Amino acid sequence: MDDVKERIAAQLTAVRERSLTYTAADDDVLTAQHSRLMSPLVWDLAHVGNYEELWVLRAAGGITPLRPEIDDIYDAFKHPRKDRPSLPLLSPGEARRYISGVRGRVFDVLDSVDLSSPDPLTRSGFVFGLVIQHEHQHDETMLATWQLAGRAGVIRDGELPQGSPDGPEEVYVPEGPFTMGTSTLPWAYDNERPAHRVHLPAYWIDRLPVGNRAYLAFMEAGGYDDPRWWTPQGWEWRQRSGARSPLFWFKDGGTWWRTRFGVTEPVPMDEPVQHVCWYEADAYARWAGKRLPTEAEWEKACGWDPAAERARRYPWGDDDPTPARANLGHRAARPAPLGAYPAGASAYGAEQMIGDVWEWTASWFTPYPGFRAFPYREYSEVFFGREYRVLRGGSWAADPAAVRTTFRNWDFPIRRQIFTGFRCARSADPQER
Ligand code: AVJ
Ligand code: FE
Repeated sequence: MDDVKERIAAQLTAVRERSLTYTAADDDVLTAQHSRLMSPLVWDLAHVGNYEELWVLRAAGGITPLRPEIDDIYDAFKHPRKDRPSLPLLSPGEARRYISGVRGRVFDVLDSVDLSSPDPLTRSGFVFGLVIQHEHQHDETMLATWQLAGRAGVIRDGELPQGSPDGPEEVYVPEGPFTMGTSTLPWAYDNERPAHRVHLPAYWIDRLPVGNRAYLAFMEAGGYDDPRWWTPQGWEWRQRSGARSPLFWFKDGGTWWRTRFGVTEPVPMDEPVQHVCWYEADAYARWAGKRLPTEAEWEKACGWDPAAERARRYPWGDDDPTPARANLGHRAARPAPLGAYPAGASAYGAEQMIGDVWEWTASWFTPYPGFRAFPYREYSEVFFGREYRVLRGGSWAADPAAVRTTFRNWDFPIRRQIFTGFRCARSADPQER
């Protein structure tokens, strides 16, 4: 096998090891519904195998379906998450056998495939990138399920660099064009394509994500009680939900605590806030006299290199993420302290844009000019519109394989169980704040 194939094989093995670790639990725990927002974990497990069967074995490999009768059960569009516990799911044992059988044949396809053929499904290993990223995304979803379940011991709490938030509050991005999206990154999803020029007026963007200390100041200033800071839909959500703090926070004995994977601890004030919905992020920004960055503003501040006039794959350049540059890949079960990654700064000086927490942007999830669905409409296209807000940057629970400057994630503006925070921006021209 050549180098590229060996790298693909290693990535397939690494992601599967993680999926199996996150589903190493008793059968009743894996088949239970821990939250109506999430699938039973055993659904995610078999679904990643079924996805591999559909795309690598059948579509790319031309292999006869192994278990066509289960396609329907693992089709995310046929059954909303809340209904999945009542489906005739494979048992955990059957699911493990099924996905490992699929995986064996995936390696056969990898062995025989020509990665330089013009077929866009296999060229540069696209279809393998598709299933690797897909499984990583489901692993992050599984962690959100475990967090909602309050389960301890699922994920190790490794060491992260220390940091200090000291430094400028905002960085300046001068007016000008940049290239948004990509036409060249081989594993980029359809929604990141094609590269296109976007001209932005000058703006300021927070150097760091909003931290728990700043967010608590918003809470203590009565932010949750003041409709001035909220959009009408946001205020409606605030009243309906009764929310008064980020999800998983509670106050006791004059101290704010949070539960994180079954463990209760004082809220660490120097960490980026996480588990806030879009409405909370938007209200905070208005209270702070700012606004959320648009997706284009976020991407330019993250990846544009104005001196070289080109987009970087990551804020610091094109080299792969390292533990000194970003908190990615489940190294610890939390975001790192603010200021922990000066080595990960972007050309404009923005920090922690990649890793730690997904960041809400002001933008709806819409197609770029020239978008073409590939390889299927249900990955991105059916979600376009004014229903989902774009999230950028990846969290501590995202894997480097599925994070880059151009990577787009999206969710409903009410969602808080995901590992999500935000940073603020403001227009440099006071006329158009
Ligand atoms: C991009 C995270 C919104 O989880 O619904 C997983 C990713 N797509 N399986 C999701 C995805 C198909 C997707 N998000
Ligand atoms: Fe999926």
